[in-house]
Amino acid sequence: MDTKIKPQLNTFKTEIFEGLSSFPKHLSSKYFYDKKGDRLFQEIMAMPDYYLTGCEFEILSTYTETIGEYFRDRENGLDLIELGAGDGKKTKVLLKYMAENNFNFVYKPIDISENAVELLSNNLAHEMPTLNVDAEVGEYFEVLERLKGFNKRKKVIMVLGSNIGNLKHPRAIEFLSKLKDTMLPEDLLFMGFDQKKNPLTVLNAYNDEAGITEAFNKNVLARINRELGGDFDLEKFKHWEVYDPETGTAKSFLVATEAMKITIEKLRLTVNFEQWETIHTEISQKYDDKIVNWLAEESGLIIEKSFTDSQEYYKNYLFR
Ligand code: AVJ
Repeated sequence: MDTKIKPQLNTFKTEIFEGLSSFPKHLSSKYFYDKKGDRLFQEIMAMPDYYLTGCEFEILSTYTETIGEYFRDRENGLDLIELGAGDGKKTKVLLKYMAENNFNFVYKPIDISENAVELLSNNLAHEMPTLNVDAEVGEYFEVLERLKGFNKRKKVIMVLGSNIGNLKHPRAIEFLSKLKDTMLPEDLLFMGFDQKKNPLTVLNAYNDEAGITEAFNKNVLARINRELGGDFDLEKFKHWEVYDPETGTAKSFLVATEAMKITIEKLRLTVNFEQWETIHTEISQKYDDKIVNWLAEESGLIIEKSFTDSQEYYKNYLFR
C-alpha cells in the first residue's frame, strides 16, 4: 500500500501547488474524494435534485438483460473493469444479473478513493460472497496502461455516473482514445453521459439549498487543511455554480468573500486572495447524441447501442 500512496501524495501536492499558484486559480475535482468526500457524494446521490443517479439506476434496472447479454462470452468468460466504481450501487444490478445467469467473470472495480475501494470490497464480500472481485486504487489515466494486461479474454470497461463529464472535450477524447487502444475487437465500453436538458434542472443538481454540494466542493480546501497543513477558513468561501446551455458545461467555483492570505505548511506556500477571487474546481459536462458521436469518431470508437431513461435525462452508450 505504501508504494501506492506516496506517488499519489506527490501528485496531490504538485497539483495543489500548481493550481493555487495559477491565475485564475483552479483545483481538480478528483481531490474531492476522501472518506469525508465519499460520504458527501453519497448524500448528493441520494438528493432528489441530483437526478443522475436515479436515471442511470432506472436504465440499468430496465435494460439489465439486454445490457448483460451484450457483455456475455459463453466460451471464455470476461473481465468486467469499472473505472470510478464508487459505492457500486448501480453496478450491483448488473453484477446480480450476471451472477444469477451463470456468467463466468471477474469484476475489477477501480477508484481514486482508497476508502471507496475498501468499502465496496467489504460490501461485495458480504452481499455477493461468490463473486470474483479484484479491486484496485488508481486514477483513470494511471490505470490505462494496466488494462492492456487484460487481453487474455473478452473485457468490458464500464464508466458510469457521467464521470467522463469531469473532463473537457480534448481530455475526454484523449481518455476515450486510450481506452480504445486497450480494446480488442470483441471488447466493449459501456459509459454513462448526462444529457442536455432544461438548464434549471441541471443547475439545481449542483446547487442544493441544504449545502451538501457546497460542502462537497469545499472538501478540497478541507483536505488541504487536513493533509497539507493549510489554514483555509471555509466560511470565507462561497460555492458558485453556473451552467452554460450552449456548451452544456456546468462549472463549479469557490469564491473568496474577502481578501485573505492562506498558508499551506507542507507546500511552504502562501496564497493571496483578492476579494471575489475565484477557484475553479469542477466541470460537469452535459451531452447530446451529436457530441457523443463526435467524441466517438475522434476516438476511433463505434456506438453499438444507447439506452435512456423515461425522462430522457441521461444515456448509457455501448461502444466497440
Ligand atoms: C461524479 C463527476 C459525475 O459531476 O455530476 C456531483 C460529481 N459534483 N455534484 C458530477 C458531482 C457535484 C459528479 N460526477
